[in-house]
Amino acid sequence: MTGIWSGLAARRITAPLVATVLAATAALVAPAGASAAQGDAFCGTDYGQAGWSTPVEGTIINELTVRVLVGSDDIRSQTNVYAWVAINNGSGDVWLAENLNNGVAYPNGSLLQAKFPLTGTDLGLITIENISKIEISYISGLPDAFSSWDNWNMNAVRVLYPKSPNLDPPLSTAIDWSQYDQLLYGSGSPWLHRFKFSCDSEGGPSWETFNPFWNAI
Ligand SMILES: [Ca+2]
Repeated sequence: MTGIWSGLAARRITAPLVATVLAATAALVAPAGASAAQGDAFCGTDYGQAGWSTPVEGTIINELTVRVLVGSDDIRSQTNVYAWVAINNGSGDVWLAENLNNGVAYPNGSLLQAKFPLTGTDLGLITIENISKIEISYISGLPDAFSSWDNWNMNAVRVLYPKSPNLDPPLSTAIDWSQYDQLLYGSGSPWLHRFKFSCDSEGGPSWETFNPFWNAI
């Protein structure tokens, strides 16, 4: 599974391909509720919701910055965490995926952040209001045959975009608000979302939020 997923990182993925791959991977990271209205989709108990900021319409985006605050259950080594972004310019959602941690461990309370490139997608110019959905999902690492599936807690998530396509702000703990606008932020306690291998009353393998400001134009 890991091999399939590492190959998907940062590539354009059409919905049918996603469905095919997901079928082959036990639907671990299915973009949930693809036809649903705005709101959040997940299974388990979430203690918060994403709040989307009014987009600065017309801002051309070449990249996003995704920041995830890990809670009191860590991301284990060999576990891969993905961000998914659905771009919809009026012809339906096109999902793009990016591996945020490349299998690197993130301990309790750490900040996982990564750039999500949006160039070279053959979608043409993407403006911020074309983003229809954001999803975070993961594939558990399984270092050996005796390992249990890795669970982890997301206490907060933030997605930022440069104010101009000419900007490429360096990743830093402190947010440089002179270069960034915010797309969304959500947090919760004891977690916003708890990632688990399969859905139960506590959590599940994916978390998705729908952009109430989505606009195809
Ligand atoms: Ca863990």
